[in-house]
Amino acid sequence: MKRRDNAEGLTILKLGGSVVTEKGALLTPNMPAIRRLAREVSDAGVSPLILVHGGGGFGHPLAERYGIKDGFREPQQLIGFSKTHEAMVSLNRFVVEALVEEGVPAFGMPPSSFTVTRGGRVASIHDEPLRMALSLGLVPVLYGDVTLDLERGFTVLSGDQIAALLAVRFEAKRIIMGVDVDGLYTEDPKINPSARLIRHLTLKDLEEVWGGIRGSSSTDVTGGMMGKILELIPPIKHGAKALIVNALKPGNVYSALKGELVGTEITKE
Ligand code: IP8
Repeated sequence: MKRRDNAEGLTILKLGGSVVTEKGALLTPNMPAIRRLAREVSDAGVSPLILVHGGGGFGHPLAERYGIKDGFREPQQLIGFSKTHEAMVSLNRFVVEALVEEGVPAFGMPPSSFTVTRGGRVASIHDEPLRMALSLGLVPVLYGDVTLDLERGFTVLSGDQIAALLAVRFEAKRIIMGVDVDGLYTEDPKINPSARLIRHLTLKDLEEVWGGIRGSSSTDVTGGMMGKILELIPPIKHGAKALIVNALKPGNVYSALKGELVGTEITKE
């Protein structure tokens, strides 16, 4: 990896579960996408960088089967907690190995080992290992994970939440969300073909398009997108630039890391 210290500060790149795993398949990594993205990250050479990935067909089906998100009810769920975490560890290994193969000094770090949640939101985070890894020039690779929860016993912590939280805590300058759609649209493009892709918007503009996003009937896509936008608001308020890009299209993540405008950019003003 050609390292290029980014004078603009920390970049956080979140790769969605729908990007790093095969849609609709169980425990199947999308290896061509993972390898290509590892190459793009390596070629861009951005430092400091934190990578976060989602769960897709690894974390979500197991978390759902054992009711992990809603918390502890019965001992039979414990094996489900273990299985969900193990699935995420193995997905993380695919991502980290691909990055290392491309010369990126990636370091897989399980959020469950340094984070505690309360009612599904991060209550405390021991960020010292992360800070130290970053200052050495390592690339921490985190993921959506199970966590121990002060109210629920355990729950699921999304990669979006951890990415946004770290963006605020480490005053990231950029948070890039790599997803499987081209960005944010004026309306749901699956319902209204005249929907337009939004290139840039401010938090104030966001309130105006909010109705369009919320009004969509496609809960699958919009649920994910709504959740993402909600998480992105605090880092944007703190001055981070957010970018929503289609990471399934080759070159997009490279361009975004290089500072080009791809997809939808959201800024404070
Ligand atoms: O895909 C969820 O992470 P996400 C991870 O970022 C698990 O929401 C364990 C389901």
